[in-house]
Formats: sequence, structure tokens, C-alpha cells
Amino acid sequence: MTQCVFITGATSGFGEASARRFAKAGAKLILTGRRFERLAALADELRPLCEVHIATLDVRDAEAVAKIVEDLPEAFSQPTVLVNNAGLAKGTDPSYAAKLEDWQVMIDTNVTGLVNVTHALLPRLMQSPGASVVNLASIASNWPYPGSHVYGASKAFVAQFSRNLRCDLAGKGVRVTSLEPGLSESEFSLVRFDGDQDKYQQLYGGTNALQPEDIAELIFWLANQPPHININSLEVMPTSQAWNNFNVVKQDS
Ligand code: NDP
Ligand code: 8X3
Repeated sequence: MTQCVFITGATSGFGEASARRFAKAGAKLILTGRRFERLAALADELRPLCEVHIATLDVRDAEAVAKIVEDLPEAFSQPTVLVNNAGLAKGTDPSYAAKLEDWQVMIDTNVTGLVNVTHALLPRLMQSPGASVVNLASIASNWPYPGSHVYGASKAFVAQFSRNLRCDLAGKGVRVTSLEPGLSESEFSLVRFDGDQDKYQQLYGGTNALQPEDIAELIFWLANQPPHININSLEVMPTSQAWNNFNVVKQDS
């Protein structure tokens, strides 16, 4: 059966690379994101390979999410794969110096947005035995680091939400995976650093970080396991990344 893949955040990074990967396999694609021009350009590129439906969507808007799902054209009305990928980090300052608005936008996007999309699509996914949900969590779901505060906590929500969905969906034919990548090169850190290219270069230079195509290959693999197999979580890092030692500091007072 032809897969029908609903991707959030298809305008860049993992989402865009996933669209290309599923297109190569002839899947039908529902591509969403806020930047219409990018969706339109990607659709033009992929239409020779597969059927594509695009919809401008801000995942934070629950009503808009529900409407886009309701209004799916007949040919796209039964998604079989949901790639819950839209997300962002803002800032790396310590929590006591962070902006409240940055915390709010991360919670609104990474938590509320992902919940909005899941809620709208679950009933349809349940009509397709063998369906898959791939939720983009992060190594920050599992491991703390300075400056991660709300970002890491929002991704911990994604990982735990994924496990809890599994409990409800066991035996219902819908698989759920929490995919937890480490350092990956995309627009992610440019967004986090407010467009600061020097900081971006400092972080990624010489690291041989994961690429969006690497993550897309994993997403494709997850969604193409035999239907009786559920990969609960998958943590992946570049070979150049590992954990650090416990931090012990001299006290200020
Ligand atoms: P990018 O910044 O390249 O892509 C993020 C995507 O999310 C864009 O397409 C953006 O589209 C979309 N997006 C952001 N906010 C919204 C919104 N409110 N509504 C709809 N779409 C939105 O980053 P990545 O591809 O690297 O990240 C994808 C996911 O993977 C994120 O959830 C991120 O947290 C996670 N991740 C990233 C890692 C990394 O190191 N890069 C590692 C681990 C996890 P637009 O702006 O057009 O709406
Ligand atoms: C992105 C990976 O290490 O920047 O989720 O938090 S990290």
C-alpha cells in the first residue's frame, strides 16, 4: 500500500529531508510548515516523483491544525505516517538569564503544537493498521546540559508522551517512536542563536555532525519496519559526540 506521510516542519532540516526520502519511495506527501514559498518550491521539486499536498500551518494553532486535517483532499485523507517534527530551541543562556517569551514559544511549539497535531491525526491513523508516528524528541529529552532548561524539558515531554501513547495504542495497529537525535546540522542552531553564523560555525565546525539526510533515513526506516515491530525510542549521536563529566563548581557563597 502507498504510504501517505504527514510531515510538520517540512520547510527545512529533518522535515524537508524526510519529504525527499519518502518521495524517492513514491509515498504521498502532506507537507506543512509556516513558510509557504519553501513548501511550494519543495512540492515543485517532488511532484515528478509522487503526489504532494501542501498546507501552510502553524502547529501552535489548534483550530488551524484541526481544519487542515478536516480539509485534506480525498487522495490524502488517510495518512499512514505522521512525522511530528516541527520544533525549535530559543537561546542557550542559563535559566536565570533566559527570556520568558523564549520559554513560552518552545512550550507552545514543541509541546502544545505536537499535541495539537497528534490529537487531530490519531483517529485517522488508527484506520490504517501498520501506521507510524515518529515524534522528534532529542538527546536533550534524556540528558541535562547547561542552557537546555525548557528546551530539554519540552523534549522530555515528547519522549514520555510517546511512551504513554504506546500504552494506549498497543494492539490498535499504530506504532509510536520517540526519535532522539544529538548534534545535527540544520537551521535548528541558527534559530537557537538568533541567526548568529559565528556561533553556528563554532558549534559545528570540525564535528562531522549528523545531517538531515541521516535523520530522514532513520525516519524512513522506522516507518518501514514490519507492522508487528515497534521501535519505542531511538537515540542517535554523531560519532564525535558523547556525554561529559559531572560538573562540580566552587560555590559563590
Ligand atoms: P530546522 O530549524 O531546520 O527545522 C525546524 C522546522 O520546524 C522548520 O521546518 C520550521 O518551519 C518548523 N517549525 C518551527 N516552528 C513551527 C511552528 N510554530 N509551526 C509549524 N512549523 C514550525 O530544525 P531541525 O530540522 O534540526 O529540527 C527538527 C526537529 O528536530 C525539531 O523538533 C528539533 O527540536 C528536533 N531536533 C533537532 C536536532 C538538531 O540538532 N538539529 C537534534 C534533536 C532534535 P517554519 O519555520 O517554516 O514553520
Ligand atoms: C537538539 C540537540 O543537543 O542541541 O535537540 O539539545 S541538542
